[in-house]
Amino acid sequence: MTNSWTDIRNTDLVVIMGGNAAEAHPCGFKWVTEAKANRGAKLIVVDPRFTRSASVADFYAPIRQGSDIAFLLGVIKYCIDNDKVQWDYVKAFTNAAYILKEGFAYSDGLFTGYDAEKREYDRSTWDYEIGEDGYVLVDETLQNPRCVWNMLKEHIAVYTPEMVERICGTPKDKFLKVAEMISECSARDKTMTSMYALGWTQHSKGSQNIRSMAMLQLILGNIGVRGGGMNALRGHSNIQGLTDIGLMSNLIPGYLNIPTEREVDYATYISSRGFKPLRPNQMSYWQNYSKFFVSFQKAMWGSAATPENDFAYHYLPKLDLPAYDILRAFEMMDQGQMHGYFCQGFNPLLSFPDRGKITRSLGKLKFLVVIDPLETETSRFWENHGTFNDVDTASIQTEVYQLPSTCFAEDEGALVNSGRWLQWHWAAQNPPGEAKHDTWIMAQLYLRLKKLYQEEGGKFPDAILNLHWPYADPEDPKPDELAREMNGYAVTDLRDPNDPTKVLLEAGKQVAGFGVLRDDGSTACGCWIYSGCFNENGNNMARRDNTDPDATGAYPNWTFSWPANRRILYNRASADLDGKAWDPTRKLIEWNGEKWEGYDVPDIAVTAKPREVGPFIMNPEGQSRLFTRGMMRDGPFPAHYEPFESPVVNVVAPAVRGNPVARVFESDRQSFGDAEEFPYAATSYRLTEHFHYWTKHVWVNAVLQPEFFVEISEELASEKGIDKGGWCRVWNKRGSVHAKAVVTKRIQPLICDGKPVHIVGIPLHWGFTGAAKNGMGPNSLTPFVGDANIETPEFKAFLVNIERSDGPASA
Ligand SMILES: Nc1nc2c(c(=O)[nH]1)N[C@H]1C(S)=C(S)[C@@H](COP(=O)(O)OP(=O)(O)OC[C@H]3O[C@@H](n4cnc5c(=O)[nH]c(N)nc54)[C@H](O)[C@@H]3O)O[C@H]1N2
Ligand SMILES: Nc1nc2c(c(=O)[nH]1)N[C@H]1C(S)=C(S)[C@@H](COP(=O)(O)OP(=O)(O)OC[C@H]3O[C@@H](n4cnc5c(=O)[nH]c(N)nc54)[C@H](O)[C@@H]3O)O[C@H]1N2
Ligand SMILES: [Mo]
Repeated sequence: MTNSWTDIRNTDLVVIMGGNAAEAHPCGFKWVTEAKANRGAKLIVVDPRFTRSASVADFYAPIRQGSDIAFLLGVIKYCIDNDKVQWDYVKAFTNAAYILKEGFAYSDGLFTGYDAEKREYDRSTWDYEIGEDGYVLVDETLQNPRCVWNMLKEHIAVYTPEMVERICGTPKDKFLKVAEMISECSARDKTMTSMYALGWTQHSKGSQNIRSMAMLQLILGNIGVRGGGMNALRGHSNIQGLTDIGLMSNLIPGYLNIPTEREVDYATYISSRGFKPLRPNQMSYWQNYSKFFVSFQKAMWGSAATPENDFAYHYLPKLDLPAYDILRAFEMMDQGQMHGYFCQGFNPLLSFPDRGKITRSLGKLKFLVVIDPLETETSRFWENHGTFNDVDTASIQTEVYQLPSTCFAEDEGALVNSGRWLQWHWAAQNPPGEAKHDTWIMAQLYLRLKKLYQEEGGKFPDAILNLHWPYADPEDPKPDELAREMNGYAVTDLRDPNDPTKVLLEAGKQVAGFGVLRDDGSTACGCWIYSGCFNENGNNMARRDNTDPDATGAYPNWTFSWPANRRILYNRASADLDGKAWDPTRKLIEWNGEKWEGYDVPDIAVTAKPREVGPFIMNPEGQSRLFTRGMMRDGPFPAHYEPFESPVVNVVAPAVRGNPVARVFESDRQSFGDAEEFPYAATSYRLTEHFHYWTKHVWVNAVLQPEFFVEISEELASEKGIDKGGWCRVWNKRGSVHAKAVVTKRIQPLICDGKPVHIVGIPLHWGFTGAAKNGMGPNSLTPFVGDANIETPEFKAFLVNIERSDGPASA
């Protein structure tokens, strides 16, 4: 989230599109209720299904899954055509005026530079025109036909209300009503918040769905302000923390990057991370990259990371591919290139796409380690459960180890919520039976590996032998020790650069925040964005002071919000060019003539003059981007593409149907289907009563939602002779599932490109372990296709067929 959960109460309009917060985030949803009750805020829901969120909305509009870009670009076009633009914001705070390089163009669904063989773009033309002074050329009058604003207008011209209806199936009058309500938020004193989750991410162009809304929010002047923002509603209680601390194959904690194979040494690596400002006077905060990186290396390898050995840069793995995401991991297993798999807090047999492929791949492993408090389907993938897991056990040779771990209520530590708050919690229970903390398990693995390397040697033992392991009990590192390491500390005395006789912080003391980190090896910090969470004031994540001066929703002394306890990112943009709040009733920070002050920690230097330094400090532009240069693999502007499996053609670019850069493996192509054979548009989703595949182990939850079902419209049910509560079979080339039919008015057929499109909704909570009835879930059917930028699987849009059935043989 750019903002926080509690800030949602400051909004005038909530748009839930690409998520179902009332169902999947029922506790956080209370802030929507607050905004409605206390401010008269309105709620719009745009979803293929009439959801629990829709049931309390002021306005609901249906949409075909996978078509949101067309819808959102249509809204942007509506706002521009009707002059509903926050002009001062757009001119001052976005790159609308930047001139684009000659050579960049878009036609027939493709941007310049496409290589069909590699399914990749050469992105060299996707850039700005740079002047002789080294800065981007701009045309403040927005007259130049090659400035971002005019190129954007040209790019979105096709997305008329009629075109939106044709692609999305959203009736024109409903689309126009949504567009009109949204456009009102271009006023200085009106804000809108975007609340989204998987309905946008789980698509082959998921990142561009989110880009589209971010662009709309910029045009309305809604980023950085109270009640505004792009608010990603995160999933597992600590999934925000997972991304923050770099548990992705291509990341280092704090969104630094794992080097690539081409970055053979530190000098090469850091040379492409200079982040030279693209406009005069800009902060371009990533210029501090080396301080965060070197401090990370010091936290990892302590005294073994020295200036002489480039702070042990050579200990880091080097990527030969952009990332080793889950799709690639299973593809590699299937190809016999990966022999062992550690599965810690994951149930891939049920949660990853194309279960047939997952089962086959797990069966090719030499060993599988499952670290989990529960008996998961993954740890039992080799067991035959009739229809529900029809495997030939005798032919599977994978050796499976189960290491029972603790669950959150038995753990101490911080969980990072969607609003970036690190909230410390304490154990409520001692672990049962043989269960051990994950940290203990990891420490044991490490110490035993180290011993093996010490005794037997190995190819490259240094990174393991020299790991900095300063914990009081090396066998069992404690949460507060790990948290202190993430905050960072002085390795040697930190002296004042202007007066070296003065010690600013003694060796061994916790740093106050990332502002004092250095790149000479004198500081260590495990995760720079968390710095400040556990400093010499103590554990700031454990703070529980809920005072909220002037009821702004900031709660500055409640836990710790990264970065630097900032509650709203880009908060300088809450004020106009002279530093006065756009909306005086929603003041956040203001310029008092000398410095920035207010309710939040300014994300700009406190003395940075308002007309000189732009609010978007992480960008070398100092401004936000309506055009993203080469930073997205599939285009600097979003464009409509169909899902990989789609019931209709791509009417804006018939030759290019799905995202031309989406992640697909050749070996999966034979399992894709088309609309002739599989005419129905399926999607998958959650229910409040269950949390994925854990709560089916609990009797109460199992009783509340006992059995797997699929949800279809009355029209489709009658066409297929399927009874309410009767059995049906849903299938495609990848698999087949039997389910009870929930026949409902909540799903209505949509008319897309002149044809009716039926939607099949499939919830995901059942398997073959636990207290609930056995069930199949959607992933026997979902395709092995990933988003072009971050490889998230396309769980939300795929094709199936459906018929009445007698139920599974073993039901
Ligand atoms: N009770 C409960 N809460 C949970 C979870 C749980 O299992 N149980 N899981 C947690 C996790 S890990 C996550 S990631 C979050 C997920 O939170 P959400 O994303 O809100 O959950 P979903 O139900 O998967 O999908 C949300 C909605 O997206 C809609 N949708 C699908 N495709 C599209 C599309 O193309 N466009 C639009 N506009 N809408 C579309 C679906 O119809 C559905 O209503 O929930 C978290 N909260
Ligand atoms: N078709 C379809 N597929 C989907 C989705 C969808 O919308 N549609 N959503 C996707 C999303 S967003 C998600 S997040 C995934 C969820 O997929 P998974 O993460 O695979 O599903 P969970 O059941 O949440 O599995 C988490 C496991 O962690 C264990 N666990 C809990 N606490 C701890 C702990 O402290 N330590 C350890 N070691 N284990 C612990 C739980 O017992 C559980 O078995 O599913 C994805 N798959
Ligand atoms: Mo998730």
